[in-house]
Amino acid sequence: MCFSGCFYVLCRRICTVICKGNENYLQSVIFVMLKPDVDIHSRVRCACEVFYLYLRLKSVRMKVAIIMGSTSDLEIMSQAINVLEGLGVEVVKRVISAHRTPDLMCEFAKSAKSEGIGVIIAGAGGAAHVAGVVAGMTTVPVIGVPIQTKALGGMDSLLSIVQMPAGIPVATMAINGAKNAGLFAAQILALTDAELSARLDQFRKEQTQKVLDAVI
Ligand code: RP5
Repeated sequence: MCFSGCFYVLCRRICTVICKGNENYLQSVIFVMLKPDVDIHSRVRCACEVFYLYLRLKSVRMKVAIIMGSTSDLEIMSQAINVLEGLGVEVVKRVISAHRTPDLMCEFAKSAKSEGIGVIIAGAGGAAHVAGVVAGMTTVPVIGVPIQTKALGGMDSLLSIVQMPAGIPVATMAINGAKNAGLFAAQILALTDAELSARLDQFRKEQTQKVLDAVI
């Protein structure tokens, strides 16, 4: 293989790493730009397009959707809303029930990815199937929050959400663990958002300081 051929192969490898295998179109434009036999005009055009796409990708911020089976879940689920909004994450809030509004649930789950939702938090109590069913209809990560119930103290909700059969995962939080659900969702988004990652670090620092400053 000639020098330019080797250079091209090396550049492809580097691009694959930079684009993390996700941005197929961006990758293909970069590959065309780096091909040894491409004329200078096409190369410049591709470079402009790469720059434009890079800026667009950088500016896309993923949202978190918080869904709950009933308005009676809002008191607990607002802990997730508050923590996420405090970290500057855009939140979409909806009341969606697997048994009372099944069509709405399907519509929501199937369009979540194209709506720019990066994580779904689903809170429900009793026979709490909304998290599992939504997870079955999208590959957007789903975090389940079992809501405490009067009849069984939330054990019913917990077991309904946590015991997902293999193949469709739901990350289950503690009973009423909505705050951790919000933090967990933020940590997922922070993997590709350096500013959010810094805000999470700051949140942790302040939390630690509160414990250190505690006087009893
Ligand atoms: C579930 O039933 C909801 O998630 C809620 O936790 C529980 C009770 O709902 P309501 O009867 O209070 O509307 O679907």
